[in-house]
This record gives sequence, structure tokens and C-alpha cells, in this order.
Amino acid sequence: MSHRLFVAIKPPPDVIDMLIDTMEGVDNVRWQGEDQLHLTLRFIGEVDTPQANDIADALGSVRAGKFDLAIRGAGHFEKKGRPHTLWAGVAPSRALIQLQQSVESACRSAGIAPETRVFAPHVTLARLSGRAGDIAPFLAQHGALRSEPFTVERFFLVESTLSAKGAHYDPVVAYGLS
Ligand code: 2AM
Repeated sequence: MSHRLFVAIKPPPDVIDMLIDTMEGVDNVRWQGEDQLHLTLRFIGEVDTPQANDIADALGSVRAGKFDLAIRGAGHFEKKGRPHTLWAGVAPSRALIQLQQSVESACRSAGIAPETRVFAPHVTLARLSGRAGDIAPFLAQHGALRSEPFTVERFFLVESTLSAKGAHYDPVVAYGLS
């Protein structure tokens, strides 16, 4: 059986609420639901069950401390010259980078090919279709988006199930930070 996996942090409920409150003012976009909001540490993709178990075990050996993180700013990604993602950013964090590197090492030790893309931490707020409205007002309004710092106490191995209604994300293993 195949599993589509990624590793992520979930913001606490008050930060989720703050992010949900930004979700208006752009037509023809798919705003993410509260259960979909996360910061991806590592996208893994499709793996079979034995490899999923190896990844879950390897992530269990990640040793990292709790740390504070805060939402800071909003932006967008483009593909082929068109915006396709609206996101909230996070304040620069050495501890976040260290956790991401430990997660990357764990994935490699479980036999996953190295991630070649630069880590660009973000929380996706919306996915944009080709018919999406102008995003400039949204970016202007939320460029100064800020949350209070929140403590990251755990990270998750998440299984993604894709359907016509969008992606469903199921946290399958939680890993505590010390
Ligand atoms: P995104 O939020 O920028 O779309 C689950 O799909 C999570 O993994 C999403 O947060 C997604 O990032 C991230 N991700 C990273 N690389 C991906 C890829 N190649 N395909 C799908 N999702 C990817």
C-alpha cells in the first residue's frame, strides 16, 4: 500500500484562528481549512508501508528541544509566472532550521532521496487557480502579519489523501520535543 507523507509543525489554535481571519478578499482561490494549516518541514511523497514504517522509526530518533516560533508576514509562490500559493511566513528561527535539518537526516537514514530544494518555511493559506483574483491587496493588507511567539512542542508525520474536494491531512505520528 502506498502512503503520501510529509513532516510538519502545526500552529496552536489561536494562531490558526488568526490565519483563518486573513482568508478573504481574493476570488477563485481555495482557502485552506483549519485542519490543513501547517508548516512543512519535509515533503516525502509516496512511499510503501515498510518504508513509511522506517521513516516513522527514524523520526523517532530526532533529538531536538522545544522552541519559540512566530508568524511574520505573508507572501506568494509562483509557478510559470503565475501565483499559485498564498502563505504566511515565520520569523527567522535557528531552532526551526536545526529541526528541519534533523528531520532531513532522519529521512535520509530511512533511505529517502535528499531534498534538493531550499527550505522556505511557510504556512499555506490558499491555493490559487488560473482564474484567481488580484492578490496584491491581500499581500498589502497582510504583509505585516504577526503572531505572538508560540512554543513548538512537537512535530508530526502526516499522511495526505488527495481528492476532488482537496487534500485531507491526517497526523499519523506525533514526536515530542524535549
Ligand atoms: P505547500 O504548502 O507549499 O503546497 C503537503 O502537500 C505539504 O507538503 C504542503 O504543505 C506542501 O507545500 C508540501 N510540499 C512540498 N513539496 C511538495 C510537493 N512536491 N508536492 C506536494 N506537496 C509538497
